[in-house]
Amino acid sequence: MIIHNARLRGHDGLHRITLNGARIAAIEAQHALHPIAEGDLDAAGNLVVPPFVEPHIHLDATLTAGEPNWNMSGTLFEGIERWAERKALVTHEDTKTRAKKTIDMLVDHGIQHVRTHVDVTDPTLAALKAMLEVREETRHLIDLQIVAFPQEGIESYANGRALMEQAIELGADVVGGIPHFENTRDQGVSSIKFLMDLAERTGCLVDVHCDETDDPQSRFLEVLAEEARVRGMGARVTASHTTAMGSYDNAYCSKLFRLLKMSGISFISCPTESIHLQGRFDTYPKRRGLTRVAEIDRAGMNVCFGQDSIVDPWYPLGNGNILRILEAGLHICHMLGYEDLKRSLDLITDNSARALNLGEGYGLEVGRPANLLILSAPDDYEMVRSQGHALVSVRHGKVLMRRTPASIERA
Ligand code: 17E
Ligand code: FE2
Repeated sequence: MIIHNARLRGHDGLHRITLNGARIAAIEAQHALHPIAEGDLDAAGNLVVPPFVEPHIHLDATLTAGEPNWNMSGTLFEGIERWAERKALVTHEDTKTRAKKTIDMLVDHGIQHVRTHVDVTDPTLAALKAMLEVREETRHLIDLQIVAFPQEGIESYANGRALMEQAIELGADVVGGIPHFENTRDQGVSSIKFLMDLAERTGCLVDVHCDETDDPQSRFLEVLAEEARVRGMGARVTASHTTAMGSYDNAYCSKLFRLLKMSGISFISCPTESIHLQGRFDTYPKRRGLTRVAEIDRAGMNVCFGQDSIVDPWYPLGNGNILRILEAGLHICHMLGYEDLKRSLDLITDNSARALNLGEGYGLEVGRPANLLILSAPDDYEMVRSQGHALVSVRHGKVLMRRTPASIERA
């Protein structure tokens, strides 16, 4: 298969991309628009990019909002309580059905790489066992990483440490954590030492829900970063949310950034989720409740955007479209300047791939997997401005999804 008339990010002019089976065989400059042969694809001068990445979602909790009760306060903490009620009703089949429905929504929006957190604070590990099957059964659609996520704590939950170890033994790819939710500060710190030991011992990646609160005293990020630095594991460690950083004072943050840079860890922000869940204990002025995305990016560190939730106890909306998250995030994070807009797709493609350690399994380069998207606009800025879409998703060298844009008729 050949994709003609493709515009590539960071390159002038049009290109022709040749796929050979499941690999990219050639990428060549083209001198004029090219007629399209049967079976080939026409990018029509629009962008061709590697697939969108969903770096942070909870596929075990998706599509459960209101079951049995709605989150009335809109706080993270009520979300955790409402989820505990729904978790008691979780079954193997229920988890698989909801996760697969959600994966279809992600695929329809051009996502082919997903990292999902799965709650392992359940003595039966029912959701984890279901998601391990989903990971195998959806390989034709996405590459899925599973995080062993201790929603109710590692130290604060009965047998929390053993459940984390079991989850990794059963086949989870990534070690998670939630230090700001542990009962005490000391437990938060010891949970991070425990999870970093577990990751180091097993070779797993790390992705911690870290300081997901407006509490400026929540300072577990420095602990995670220092553990990553000392162990030389930064490239394999991600801090998700870190919303407390939006409330840290600038003097502390300035010192913290030095450590963060030395550590080499990545960051994931979920802007729609955080603008909804945080700021809930404020009247006015009301905090945005996000981490310092623009500042992290400008300091040369790796940061990307995720959806977090689709219709669950924490967030009632969502449709799988990561471009919606990008648009909201650029607004909320004061990133609508030209320099940010013209490379904004980094936040849902290359930066996310780096956080997920996708390495040579990702990117438009000869020899890499034949996974790519044809978008509806010629550059990042126009893609965001026009609220564009992924029009074609190619996976393993074959068309996986085609979207027909809405058409408008006027008198
Ligand atoms: N659990 C959590 O601790 N934080 C979140 N944002 C979600 C689940 C969605
Ligand atoms: Fe999350």
